Amino acid sequence: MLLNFTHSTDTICATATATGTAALAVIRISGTQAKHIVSQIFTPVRSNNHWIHEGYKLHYGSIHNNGSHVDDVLVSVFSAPHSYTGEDSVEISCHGSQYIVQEILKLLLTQGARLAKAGEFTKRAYLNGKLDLSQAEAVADLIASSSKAAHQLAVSQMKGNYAHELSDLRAQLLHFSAMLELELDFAEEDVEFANREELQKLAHTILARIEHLTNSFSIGNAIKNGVPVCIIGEPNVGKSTLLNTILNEDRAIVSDIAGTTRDVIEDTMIIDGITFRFMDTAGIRTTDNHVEQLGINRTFAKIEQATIVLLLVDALQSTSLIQQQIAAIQQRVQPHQHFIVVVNKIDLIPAEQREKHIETPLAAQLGANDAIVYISAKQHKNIHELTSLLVAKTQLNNCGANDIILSNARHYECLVNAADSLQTVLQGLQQGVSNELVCIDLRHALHAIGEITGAISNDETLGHIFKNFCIGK
Ligand SMILES: Nc1nc2c(ncn2[C@@H]2O[C@H](COP(=O)(O)OP(=O)(O)OP(=O)(O)O)[C@@H](O)[C@H]2O)c(=O)[nH]1
Ligand SMILES: [Mg+2]
Repeated sequence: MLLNFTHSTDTICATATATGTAALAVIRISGTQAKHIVSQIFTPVRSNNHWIHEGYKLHYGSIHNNGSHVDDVLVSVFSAPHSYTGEDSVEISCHGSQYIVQEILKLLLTQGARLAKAGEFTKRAYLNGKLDLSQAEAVADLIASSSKAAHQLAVSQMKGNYAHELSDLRAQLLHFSAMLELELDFAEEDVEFANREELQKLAHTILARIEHLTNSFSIGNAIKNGVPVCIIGEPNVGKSTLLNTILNEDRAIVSDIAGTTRDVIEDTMIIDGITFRFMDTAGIRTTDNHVEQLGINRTFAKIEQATIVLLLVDALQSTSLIQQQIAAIQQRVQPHQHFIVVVNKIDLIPAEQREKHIETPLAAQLGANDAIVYISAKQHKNIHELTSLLVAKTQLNNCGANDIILSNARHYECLVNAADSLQTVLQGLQQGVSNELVCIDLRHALHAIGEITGAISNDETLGHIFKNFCIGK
């Protein structure tokens, strides 16, 4: 059920390739007049009048403007419904000059096409039933994917993964809803069409599925936006040096003056196919300096956002001082976060001292899931050990291609709403509340699940989803 949607079928056009000079550019045209409009400006080399009916072939020819030559191009024709949008569509591959692209677009507009809005091609594909809403959203994720894991996630969502499964479960729920409504119609006759036990079983199955999906959201979100890793510690322990070493560039200022970094410096790095978002922070200490204190407050705020907290300590400090720093941060790290102690500057201490005075007492202080590594950020020692540990902690590499992972915040919200309504349905059934009330909650749950695939959608939702797309997709 598509609520209040606007489905225009006029002919739209846009460049599908990025702006800027390139060897080639692709212009897309879609809509009922697509073939006709292109036929007004394109002449194939083999002058065959039937070319616009010959789909799925490349036609070589030229684009002209009132007899003057604009460019030599390749044109491909897709006939409805066998096209990306489900409409008649044409793609023009021209040379990548911005002048040529603009000239061709102008000609298309003159012939009656209009410029497409962001995501309008994919929106039409959805409205014409070529994709469900979650698959359409995955197209945007696919285009934005910058790592192997993000690509894998988008591909799996495009295949329809959990959305199809949820659609099936929703269809079963819809059946119960219909039965309960039927009972309402026969209220005076005291008949029971909906088997309450089966309905409860189904609600439990859906709730378990939803819980599994919502639990995977933090992983999915990390794949899409990068795993947040917060580098913290006292001033001068080498946090900025570590950031620069991991990124392999001079991103942050390094100096032996305590309190060099004042604001949070963020940058991403892909390691083993996983995007990590590193945050170098202001060193934590007691200070009278107002600006430094503001930076330290930001450090504490960043710790809360991190999936992995890296506490950097200086190997030259006494073991008891290091232990105090660990204890202070352990109080702040939440159970869902990973905590790694990084002992830096090991180039400055002899190996025997490290073993006796540091390794044994520090290991005893750590929790079962905490980890410790010894590095020299300056001399690039054991950095690989640290990055391997980061990859292992995220466990993203253990996610197989077929694992279902939720990465879309809109789906997450829909699922949380569906779970709330289903819980109320279950309570209602257990407490024997009236059918009318159970039906209301059941409808809420159906609505929330339907919103994921777009079985239920409205202009506002669609507008919100497609506005984040590129023009031309
Ligand atoms: N010997 C040695 N020196 C290091 C190492 N890592 C960093 N340093 C030095 O330690 C000093 C402080 O380094 P920074 O990276 O600026 O330290 P920071 O933790 O970012 O300091 P703040 O920004 O002030 O909090 C610099 O002189 C670095 O060259 C290391 O592994 N070995
Ligand atoms: Mg710094």
